[in-house]
Amino acid sequence: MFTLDGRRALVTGGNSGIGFSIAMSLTRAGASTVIIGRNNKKNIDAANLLQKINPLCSAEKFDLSDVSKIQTFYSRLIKKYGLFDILINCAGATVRKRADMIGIDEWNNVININLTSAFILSSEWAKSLISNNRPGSCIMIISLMSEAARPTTSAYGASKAGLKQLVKSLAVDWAKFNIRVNGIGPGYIKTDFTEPLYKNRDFSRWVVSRTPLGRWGNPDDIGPAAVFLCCDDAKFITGQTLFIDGGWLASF
Ligand code: GCO
Repeated sequence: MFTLDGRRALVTGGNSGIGFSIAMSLTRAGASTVIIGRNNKKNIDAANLLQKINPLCSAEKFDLSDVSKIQTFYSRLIKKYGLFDILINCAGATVRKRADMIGIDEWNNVININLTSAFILSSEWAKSLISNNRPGSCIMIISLMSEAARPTTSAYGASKAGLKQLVKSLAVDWAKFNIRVNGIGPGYIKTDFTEPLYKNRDFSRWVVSRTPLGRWGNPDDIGPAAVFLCCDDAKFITGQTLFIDGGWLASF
């Protein structure tokens, strides 16, 4: 059960945090995983750890905010590695400022990385599978901020709400090709991304008291769900978002 033996996976934002946890879990389940990240040193460190499990794993440096270059980048990738059965869109960015303080460049950067790059990369990925008559599984990493807002999350929340709807649209468009698209919505997870939040004692206490399971999440809380959603045991699941949030959304 829950095996990904022989599958090839691509994970954006895969060199740290939630992306790395997912890359690890997929690899442990049998996949050979390629991670995409912007930071060379982090890429190499992460790839080394993945290669201990499967020597076919590797890392590619690319900046997904460069949305006009994604098409060329992806065709280069599949020439090098072959088709990917699994795509995880985890690369993310935020600008934690009050809405009226956000500049257009900051807004565009968040929308490009969180939403537009996921759309373009997923489309390229699906195109390559459709033309080869191959099934596939794609996961978008959503957020609590697709459902609720806290101050300073306007661009981020808008991008994640868009991404959650994109899960449904892509699932419906590609179902006839047996390409499944689902979302995972992490709650408050301790990563580099949330470091400014968990280092703030008041905020950190608020997260713990607001979360029914009474703690921050760890990246390792996320990976196993990605394995499940990508493996054949989940073959009838598409268009869903699974929140892994310690009960945050269930309570008020
Ligand atoms: C923020 C947001 C995110 C959350 C995460 C919860 O402040 O930018 O609250 O960082 O941690 O998306 O799902």
